[in-house]
Amino acid sequence: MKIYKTIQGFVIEHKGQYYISRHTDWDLFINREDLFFELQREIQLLPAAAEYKSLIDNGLQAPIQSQEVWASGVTYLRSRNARMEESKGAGGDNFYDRVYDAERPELFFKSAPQRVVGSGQAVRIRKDSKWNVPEPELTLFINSKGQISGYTIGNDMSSRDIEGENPLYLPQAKSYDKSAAIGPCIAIFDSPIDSDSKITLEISRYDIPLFTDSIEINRMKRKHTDLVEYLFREMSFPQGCFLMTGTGIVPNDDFTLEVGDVVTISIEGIGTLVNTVEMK
Ligand code: DO4
Ligand code: MG
Repeated sequence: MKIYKTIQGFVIEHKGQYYISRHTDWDLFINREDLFFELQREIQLLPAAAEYKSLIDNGLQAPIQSQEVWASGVTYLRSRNARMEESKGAGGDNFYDRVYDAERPELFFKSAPQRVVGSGQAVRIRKDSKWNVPEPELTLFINSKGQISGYTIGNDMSSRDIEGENPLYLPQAKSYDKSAAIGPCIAIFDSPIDSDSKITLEISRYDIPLFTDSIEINRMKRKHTDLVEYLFREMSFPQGCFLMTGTGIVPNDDFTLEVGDVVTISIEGIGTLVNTVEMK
């Protein structure tokens, strides 16, 4: 089951049928226990119509209202290696090695909801950075009780030169207007996502594919439930929250994003998140 936030209402997709929910408050709509079961019950009382799909095609928004977006890092070997390389001049390399092996995961605040964009909207790169990449990440929706109740696709846009200069600059490398994209929907399953699900990143410039890579989520070192346990240890999230689970795909060091590039991230079972890099 997939739920989409659109300008004209909340669309539920199930088994090829489209429904419009009677709910009008996204926070209340998504932050319910047993969301899969609740949605199944709800659609039994709703008419299905093929034209509801056009609401997704024409007025899609990011599937967020007042939730914070958090992120975890260095959860894949590829991410650890890339960060060790970029920060070795600053002596930061051994921090990444240590966090990869430590029991406590790296968790950081990524974005307030007003800085988040959805699929079809533009992401940004910073004016004061020369080395930028997208980070394609499976993103969890966790309800206020700390239960993982849905999955979406995240792009954790990152400035590698700022992050590499000094690990203490991480918040500036990661958090700025339109540095977080999530969408297109929240996929709600009746069991955890299939661990063989593949994440694919494609970056194209002038309609020509420039970079493509993919990785299965089972290559991640940590369990989703462990990340959530740490995140919820000393913080409450009254409307639930989103958690990006880290990247396993990093383009080669000679690659940087440019204005106009199109970033396409797909995850099996969820869909595709597409964002163009806009003027600085
Ligand atoms: O430690 C820096 C950030 C790591 C990150 O965002 C990732 O691994 O995805
Ligand atoms: Mg990341």
